[in-house]
Amino acid sequence: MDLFDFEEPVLPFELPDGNGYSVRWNEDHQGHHVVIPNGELFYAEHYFNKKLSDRCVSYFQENGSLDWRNAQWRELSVGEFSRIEFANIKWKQDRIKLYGKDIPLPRLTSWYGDAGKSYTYSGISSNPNEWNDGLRYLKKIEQCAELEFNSVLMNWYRDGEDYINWHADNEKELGRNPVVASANFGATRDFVIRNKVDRSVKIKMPLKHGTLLVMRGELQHFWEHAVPKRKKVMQSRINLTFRRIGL
Ligand SMILES: O=C(O)CCC(=O)C(=O)O
Repeated sequence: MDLFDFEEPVLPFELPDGNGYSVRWNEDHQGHHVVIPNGELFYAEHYFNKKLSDRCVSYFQENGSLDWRNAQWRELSVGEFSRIEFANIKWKQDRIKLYGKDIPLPRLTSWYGDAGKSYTYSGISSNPNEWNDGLRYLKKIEQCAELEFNSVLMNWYRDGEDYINWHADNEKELGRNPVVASANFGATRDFVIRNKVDRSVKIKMPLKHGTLLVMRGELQHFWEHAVPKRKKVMQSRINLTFRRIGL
């Protein structure tokens, strides 16, 4: 057998028909570089190995009150949740205005970053918590994204009832053509992007335990994304989007 005769992995999701789409396997970073009209993605299905990914799931949920493996997070009121002391991550549940109503955000969040790198999204402003060892370790994905990040937004989807609505990461603090790197742990969820002009043009990709997705180029200006509800998903998923705020 020829030493270089190996099959490159197939991209595990479909791209729309039409011009402007291409896929290339990146052997160095073990993922697919996907070019789409007005945007670029890097998708590495198994970027983090299982041992590290499993450790992240426990690291993010360990606390002094409940056995995180069996905890019924959804059953807790906002007040009960706020009294749990997590060992490593300062989780919170914000409130948002939706159709005139003030409701709890349908996921838990936390914001970490360099001092002064505060961030406002959906009307919620967050001052950064200080980097800890675990997040500093994960920040090494910078090598793959070829950019130094100075902050990370963490989203904890307790089960398939939690979701994030259509939006783009286009806040002015992120600058033009921001690079956003998304690390994923726990339950697999669909991440869907759709074209802002023709909303019927969509790409649905599974973000799995250990998947890394990097979005770059003009993507945030021409496409928006969402993680829709998936009622059959019973397990938690934790997503980290590393970002660069300011210069
Ligand atoms: O959970 C995800 O994969 C997406 C998170 C996201 O879109 C965001 O934090 O802006």
